[in-house]
Amino acid sequence: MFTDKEDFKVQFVDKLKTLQGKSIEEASKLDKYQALSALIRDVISKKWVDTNDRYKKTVEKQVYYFSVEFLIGRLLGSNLLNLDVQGICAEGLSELGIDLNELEQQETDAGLGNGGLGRLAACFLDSLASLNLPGHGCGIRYKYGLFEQKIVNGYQVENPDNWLKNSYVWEFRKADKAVKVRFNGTVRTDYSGREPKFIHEGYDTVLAVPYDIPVLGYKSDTVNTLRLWSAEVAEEQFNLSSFNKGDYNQGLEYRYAVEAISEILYPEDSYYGGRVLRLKQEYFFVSAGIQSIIRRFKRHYQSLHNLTDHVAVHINDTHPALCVPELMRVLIDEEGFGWDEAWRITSNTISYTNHTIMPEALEKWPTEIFQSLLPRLFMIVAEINERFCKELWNHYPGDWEKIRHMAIIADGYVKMANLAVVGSYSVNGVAKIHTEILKKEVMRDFYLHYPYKFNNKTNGITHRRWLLKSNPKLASLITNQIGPSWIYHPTDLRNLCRYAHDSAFQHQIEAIKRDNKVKLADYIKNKYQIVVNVNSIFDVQVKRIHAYKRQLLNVLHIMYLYNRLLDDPDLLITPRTFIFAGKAAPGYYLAKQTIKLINAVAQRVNNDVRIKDKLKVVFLENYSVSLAEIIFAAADVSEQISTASKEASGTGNMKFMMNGAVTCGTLDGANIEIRDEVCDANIVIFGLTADEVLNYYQTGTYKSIDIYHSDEALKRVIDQLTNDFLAVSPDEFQSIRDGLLHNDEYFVLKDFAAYQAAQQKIENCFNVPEIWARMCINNIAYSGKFSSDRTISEYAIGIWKIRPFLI
Ligand code: 26Q
Repeated sequence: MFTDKEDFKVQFVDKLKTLQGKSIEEASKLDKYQALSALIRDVISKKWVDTNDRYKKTVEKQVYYFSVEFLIGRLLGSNLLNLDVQGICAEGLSELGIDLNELEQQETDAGLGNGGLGRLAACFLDSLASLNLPGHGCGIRYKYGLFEQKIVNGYQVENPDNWLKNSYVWEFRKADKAVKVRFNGTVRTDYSGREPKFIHEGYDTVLAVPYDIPVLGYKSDTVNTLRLWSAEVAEEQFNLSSFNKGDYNQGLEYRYAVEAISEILYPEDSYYGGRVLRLKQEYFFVSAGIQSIIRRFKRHYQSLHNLTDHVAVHINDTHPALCVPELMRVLIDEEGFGWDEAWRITSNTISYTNHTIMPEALEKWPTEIFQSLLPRLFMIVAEINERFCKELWNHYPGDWEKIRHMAIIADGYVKMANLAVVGSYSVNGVAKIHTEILKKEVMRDFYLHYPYKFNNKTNGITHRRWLLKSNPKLASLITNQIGPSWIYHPTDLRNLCRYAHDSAFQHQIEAIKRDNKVKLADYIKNKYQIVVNVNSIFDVQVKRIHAYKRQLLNVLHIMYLYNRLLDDPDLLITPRTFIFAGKAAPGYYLAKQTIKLINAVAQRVNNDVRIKDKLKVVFLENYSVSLAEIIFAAADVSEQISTASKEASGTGNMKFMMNGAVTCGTLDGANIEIRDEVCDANIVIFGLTADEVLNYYQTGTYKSIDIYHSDEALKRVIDQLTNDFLAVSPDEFQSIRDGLLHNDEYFVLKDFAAYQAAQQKIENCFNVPEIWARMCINNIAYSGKFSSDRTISEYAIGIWKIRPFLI
């Protein structure tokens, strides 16, 4: 570690020479970024080794968080913050004529996630380490993360995300810790001994090689591990295979097939595509992770009987649900346990979080595919299913319908959510309303059967990345006003509410928001040559593009405002800049058309001189963690307008709130808890409630066409989708129009009038600066509950039973 700024400068210049063989004058920005990161990495590695030494000597319980996504974003900035060397580095570099910010921008985002679920996993790792909790991530080292999005002629175009192109400084390949994962083949049962033995034969071996990324706690000595597995050809398999038979091409094909497992992240969220490669990915990292946990455990303890006392395995949604049969397999086949004991251990070690109630997102694998890819696991799942169904039969004799519904294998499928619930001791939802819907609707039968398993853990976000790091000016204003305690105890932000009416403080808050808006406006101008008015309302909707999130409701409302201005160019309306960002799954036609529609509306609105720049619409391409960091800090209005009951929680809503934006939202997901914290005066809520939505689904009484015929202004907007209003062919948006008129599944038309009124209310509040500043301050003040430190403490105490571990 460097002792001071001068020492840092010497070491940095030295690193440039030893790593790149270059002097400062010769080095590029990338060279400098890499040298700085390598220097920081050296510091981290030492602390990491120390933490691991401490972990080796302890019997403290540790948690392993299994997730198919970890959307960690850039690490240099957050590592500097956590090591508390940001100041020294920024000043030292500046004296060398280097801008630290520019170096930070050289880092590629690790975009190993689609959205909320992956980012939640990353926030959780940050909180675990910062709270000195022994907890590690286990996932896949995708060679390509979520695709890079370009907008061409208004359409989304996907390009590969080659995030590893410059070599990645934060990872450590641990070839000696590789494990073997077996696919395909057959299982023979050997009855010669006292207990039958199951012998897996004729399988294909894939080598799982771990790449470890250190996860630092904020100003703490704890450095946990994110272990990402990469698929490689196992030499033994390679030698046995076609190469020896002289078939070079077949050998290469085999290599491709193996490497394909960790090649790419599937770009769908909220939708299960049913592809075999996805199942391979899931088993690959689950098996590697479980094997490495057991290997490590056996080095420290004689017996696996007490695994539960020392290890918790958490599965982030159902994607890692194969942890259940895989742990059973290891305990029974490799460690010689009987079924009952193996089941006791497994089902007391694994806990599960559900992230969605959307039926199209529920994973189910055809039994033939499952059985042929994972023959031994299938036997185990079948046995779990049989025992579970017997238990159900005893409880509910004759209720075939219920049993079929709850069975793990039914109708030719293996149902992963059912497997996850049966095989774990805890099942949680991610916001109060979501957990209630799980209990009352989606998992009702399971809740009635295992009421004690169900619990809620409302999501959170790390206030370190999403405030301290990404909005440094706001963070220091807060610290000046109420002291630094909020950094360790984010609920202390509440002390700010005393200043909600303080005009001097209000002005400071306004000035910072303005600065952040200028920064975003500059970005927009440089990248898109669009000039936006920083005095306008920055009204932001950034998230995955999906029908249930209702970007369409937002666009229709923009068209409505535009029409009003066309009718009366002198209409007094507060200028607004509507900002969108988000990716659509490449196969999701309606979502991609929504992007095209936003851009077509932008094209028309932004270039119409008659409305005198009162409205601007901007679609920012390639939404990512690093872009998000700029956007949240600059937002005035946070659009959280999903159809009530559909958004499990949302976490963007929390990031906006923490940066002082006012939510315009439905009573869905965590919006409800945000409202409970800030109270009605500081949030604008509109629309159908979840109960109303669910009731409409049950009765089938909602007809959107009636609303179309009764609301003139809305009818005009809908008609503009397919007349010559937009500069596209007339049938471009036909399917969007048809969807809205004939099957408005997400109640866009139904909520339109209420949304319009809500937006008017937002405008009225914004127009009174004292009111708006008060709302803004109260949002920051009451955002502390949504720190992932609170969430993780609840998991630690309520589910995992782990404690902070210090020397
Ligand atoms: C499943 C099978 C095959 C391929 C892909 C998938 C898949 C991938 C990603 C299914 C779902 C996801 C991601 C879901 C997700 O991000 N859900 C969000 O989780 C957040 C954290 O809890 C919540 O805040 C959001 O409300 C929820 O939508």
